[in-house]
Amino acid sequence: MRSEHLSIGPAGPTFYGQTLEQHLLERQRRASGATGDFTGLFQQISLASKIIGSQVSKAGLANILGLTGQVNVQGEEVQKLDVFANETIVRCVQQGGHVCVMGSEEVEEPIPVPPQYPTGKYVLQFDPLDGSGNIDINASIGTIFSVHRRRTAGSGPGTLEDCLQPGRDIVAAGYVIYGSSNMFVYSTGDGAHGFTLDPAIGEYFLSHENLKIPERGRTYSVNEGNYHKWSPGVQRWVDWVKTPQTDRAAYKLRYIGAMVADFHRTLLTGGIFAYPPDTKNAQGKLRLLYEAAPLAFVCEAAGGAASDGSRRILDIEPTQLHQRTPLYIGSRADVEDAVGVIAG
Ligand code: AHM
Ligand code: MG
Repeated sequence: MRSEHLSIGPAGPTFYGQTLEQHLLERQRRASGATGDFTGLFQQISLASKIIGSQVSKAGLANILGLTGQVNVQGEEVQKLDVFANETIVRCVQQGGHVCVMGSEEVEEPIPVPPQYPTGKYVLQFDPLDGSGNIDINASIGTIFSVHRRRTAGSGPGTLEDCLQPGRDIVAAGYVIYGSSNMFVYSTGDGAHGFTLDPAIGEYFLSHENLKIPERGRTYSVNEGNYHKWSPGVQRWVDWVKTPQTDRAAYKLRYIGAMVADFHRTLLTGGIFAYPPDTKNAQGKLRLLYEAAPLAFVCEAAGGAASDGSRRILDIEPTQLHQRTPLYIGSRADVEDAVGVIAG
């Protein structure tokens, strides 16, 4: 699956393949009536992700500075990384003139475009640093995003109504994983593509073209410490999945606790990631608009499925910016099994 363009052999200089920007420009040329707005928005998201990724890789150092009470060169105190990530995306994107409003996990209300910048036709929603509890243990974390077209009339500032759109109306979604390498994975609905950052050059290069999730995997990914808080149906599914059956071995458990990382593994190797409802969180923990729906969009584009236990995630009509949803996402057969066994 990894493109030959990125293989680094002993023979000397390596020719690099398509960059993320070149990939987008090629699609833009093929799309009739494309204005370049979409490519422009992606350039800003990509830039923000490189800035965030660079800071994430220095998080250990930042902590040391934080512990000594030092301030950075601008005289500001060292910021929490998820707040920094949020501001980085907002600052990069708002200047581009491609969005009319944004929504972020870090901000209670929709984020308007400041009046000094032009507004555009897109709506960007994001979780700037998902799984940020993993920063301190040097484990993978990520950024998740989705793009819709505005649905309110006019060309002025967008509103909450523009944010409250179902996943099936997403025009593009993706995530960036800050891991052993940094990867940018996105879909516009026709296939999902992964790009790996070469930090020496500062560019994402196509490394995983047309990703296909296996029809069925051998791994389940769920916080099993919540077992006692689950419904009998969810308990039944987890008991079933980890028990050998006549036609298969027991599934292996893998849980990093950062959804981007757990989802990325699931996308590449198959299986299922789940965050079911429990007695504490009746709708699960994860947020529909900027966590579940964008990953569901990518997953379906790669041939997988995503459900809340009874509905396709992409068909849920949101009513609140920060609403939560149960999530079962991954290989099509594994998601169908989960939904079936939970329902009894
Ligand atoms: P966050 O957006 O505050 O980082 O929370 C979301 C994260 C997901 O990345 C992850 O799947 C989940 O929370 C883990 O939750 P738990 O610790 O309850 O298993
Ligand atoms: Mg999150």
